[in-house]
Amino acid sequence: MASVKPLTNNKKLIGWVNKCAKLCKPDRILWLDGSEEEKKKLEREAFRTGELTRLNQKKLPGCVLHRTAINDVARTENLTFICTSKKEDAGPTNNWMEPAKAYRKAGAIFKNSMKGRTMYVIPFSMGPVGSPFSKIGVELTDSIYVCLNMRIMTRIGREVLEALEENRDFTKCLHGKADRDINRRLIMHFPEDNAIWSVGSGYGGNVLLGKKCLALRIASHMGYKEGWMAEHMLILGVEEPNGHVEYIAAAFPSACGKTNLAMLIPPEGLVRKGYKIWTVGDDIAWMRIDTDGKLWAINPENGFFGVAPGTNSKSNPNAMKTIEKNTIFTNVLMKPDKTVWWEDGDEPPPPRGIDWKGNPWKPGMQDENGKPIYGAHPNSRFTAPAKQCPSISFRLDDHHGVNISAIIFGGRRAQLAPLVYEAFDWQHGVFVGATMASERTAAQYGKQGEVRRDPMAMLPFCGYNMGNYFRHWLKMGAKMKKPPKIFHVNWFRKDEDGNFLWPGFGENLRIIDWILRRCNGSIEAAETPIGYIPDKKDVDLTGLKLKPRTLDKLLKVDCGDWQAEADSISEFFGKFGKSLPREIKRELNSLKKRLAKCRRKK
Ligand code: GTP
Ligand code: SPV
Ligand code: MN
Repeated sequence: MASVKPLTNNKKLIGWVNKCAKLCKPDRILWLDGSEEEKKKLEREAFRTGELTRLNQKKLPGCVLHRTAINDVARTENLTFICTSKKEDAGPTNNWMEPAKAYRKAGAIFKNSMKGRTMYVIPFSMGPVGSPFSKIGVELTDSIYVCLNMRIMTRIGREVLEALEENRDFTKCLHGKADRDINRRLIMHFPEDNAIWSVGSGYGGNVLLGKKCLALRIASHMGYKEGWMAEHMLILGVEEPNGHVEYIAAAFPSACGKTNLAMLIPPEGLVRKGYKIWTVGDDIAWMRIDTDGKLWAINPENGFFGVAPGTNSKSNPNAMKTIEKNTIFTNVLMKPDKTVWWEDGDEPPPPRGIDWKGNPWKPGMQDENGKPIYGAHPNSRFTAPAKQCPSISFRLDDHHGVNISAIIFGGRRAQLAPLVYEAFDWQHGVFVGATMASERTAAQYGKQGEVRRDPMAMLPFCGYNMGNYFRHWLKMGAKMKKPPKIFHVNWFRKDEDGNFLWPGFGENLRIIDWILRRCNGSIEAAETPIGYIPDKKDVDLTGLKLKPRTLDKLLKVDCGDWQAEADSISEFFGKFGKSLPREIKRELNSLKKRLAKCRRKK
């Protein structure tokens, strides 16, 4: 192995890097300093090997394309494990493996897997470098794609090493592509060791270890121990004409609209209200209670890893501007002029191109089963610096974060869940979050469209027993002087013909507007067995052509359907046994009583 010059004197760090190198046997170790020259060098190397393709530099300056292996296009939840000494600490919703066995199994795949390759050392900070709420990690990887993504998604390099004093703990993240065989792929989390081992994948959430692995699975466990929360939430600021900004955090499952909501542009009809939206984060929020008894949040990330298909100048103009330069595109279609295209983007399909698999593509192509062949994979993504977003909040770099006034939960449900409802109080809100459900999307392997329970959008990301996670939420609420109000939204309700009832995207501001007015106490709402819903007159529909009957359908709460839902919730809770907090069980019983009463009335 070539002699290495570590950029640090931190003995613990150097010792760990050497240990991992002994296992993986790279030809070379390279410590990343985060500089521009280093980025250029890495890109050149990746162009040479074909790991990256340089795109049209006139039209897309600084942009590159990457295609993953065909069997490696989304997170693999079935290969993701929480490795704690006791099985019950991982809980009923996680895959569990005993740590020693996990190290052994993954170790066997890592062994010698970097021969002929370079091992890159990426020191990174989740959260602004130096903020007391930030956490430091170091990722070792043999993938330049990972290095370049981490460079955008986190703060990396020299300044992070400087912040990592001798005694400070850091998350030890080891990633290796190995041969990207799905049968030799494992994503292992060791919360007790503050370590992550990911091997055999090259896809986003599996390998950008600062993101889901550290900032959610490991961090949620830290938050549980230390009294704070790591959540799968966007953070947005709504500025009122008087300059006052209210901040909202919202948890939707993967590919259910976080990036879109975080970058919202007010629709024509609401312009007179003078709202301006500021994007603080689009995927992850770390929240804690400050000495003022309020909830404060930071976005630990520094970039966006967003879904490409469906992103266009109408649905998300801010995202389109964000990705004009310095962006890594993954699994999209490449046009002959080396620009990019995806389904439901701005342009009609090009007459020809190279699809996400690297094959020649034409519109209308079908596979052997008659299904359309997509140009871009449904889970194709862009990685872009947060600073390039026109609506980015200057609070992104604020060491203290922002004060959260409301929390929104939401799912993708064709039926049942109304456009919006408000929980009666914090405890009921925790129940609403704990019973969230959503249709599965392309962001994870599994049957698409199937409705599954996804509490707080954290089912795949909670790094400990979810029963304790609910308990932690209850405790946090009890500790706050005035906890944020909790809401539930569903932008995805459909009519009998399968069309969305609600226009969504920018129009969602109409619901945010209602939520804010509920928070400042300026309007009343109608009580239903599941929570408060808007009086129709309070949903500002100025400039929107929506039939009054449609709003009725959107807000409808059918007590019979909800009784069936309550039964399905009972079944889900059955999994938790004793770990389910009493308060949550009580909330379910109260809901059932309210629903029975509602049925009797009819
Ligand atoms: P992850 O990055 O996987 O966590 O996803 P996300 O929650 O950030 O989802 P994103 O905003 O990228 O949206 C995913 C898909 O939902 C895209 O195809 C969007 O076009 C679509 N979408 C977002 N908001 C709306 C909405 O209000 N209505 C409808 N109908 N579709 C939406
Ligand atoms: C998600 O699936 O929730 C994502 C994309 O944000 S990934 O980083 O792959 O997890
Ligand atoms: Mn996400």
